[in-house]
Amino acid sequence: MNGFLISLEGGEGAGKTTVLNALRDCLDQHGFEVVTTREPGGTAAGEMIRQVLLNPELKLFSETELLLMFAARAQLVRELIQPSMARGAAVISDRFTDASFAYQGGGRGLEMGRIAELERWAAVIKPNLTFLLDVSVQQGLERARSRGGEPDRIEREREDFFERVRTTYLSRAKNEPDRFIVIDASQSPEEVVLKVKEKLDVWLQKWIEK
Ligand code: Z5A
Repeated sequence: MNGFLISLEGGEGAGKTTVLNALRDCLDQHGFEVVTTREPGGTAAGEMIRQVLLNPELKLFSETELLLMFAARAQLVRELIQPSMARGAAVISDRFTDASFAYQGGGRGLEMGRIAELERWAAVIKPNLTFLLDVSVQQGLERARSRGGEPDRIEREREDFFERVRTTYLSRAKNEPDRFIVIDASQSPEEVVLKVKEKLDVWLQKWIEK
């Protein structure tokens, strides 16, 4: 495969949307075909699964939640990500498998080994580069709430759930320093975007030289 996959991760209100747009423009200027997607979702089937996952009226067991995340991901990888990478595109995904480790593993307490098995079997691929936008739980939740609207099923969780999610993300980043770039997302959107672009340029240079 000649293309690559960049994922964006972070807790609530970390600012992934702003960063995704900036990355898309940057890669486009470098001459790449850019494909953007999101998880859960990104395909017709995946978007239907997303509606089930985020519906606040449903009581889902943690195992059901995990399997639905991977069902959407299995479809997304085969339908969109792998074919795009095969023709050399730069794929950017708003969340990928690290989110399952952070939310279902860290947040819900499901066994990490099971998630790793699903990663190998259903997701198959790992991102080549992951930006972790790190912001305190309180600041992230304030931002997310300031957007207004009804919180979805997962957004209704308590703060300690989101603390465990953040801790898991940071520990994964520490364990895989070659893949993760952690960005201090407490700064202004302009500062965050500048930092991300700087890091992307360095990474792209290495990728092209490989
Ligand atoms: N999930 C899971 O549990 N397991 C999995 O495997 C996967 C996902 C793949 C997806 O819902 C949910 O599924 C998510 C994780 C779970 N649940 N939660 N909670 P989603 O896609 O709707 O939710 P999200 O990914 O968390 O999106 P978000 O809350 O919208 O976060 P964001 O995209 O990072 O935030 P944003 O929309 O870019 O910014 C939020 C607000 O803050 C907005 O008003 C911005 O203008 C503002 N903002 C952004 N950056 C800044 C800075 N730097 N300063 C000040 N204000 C800012």
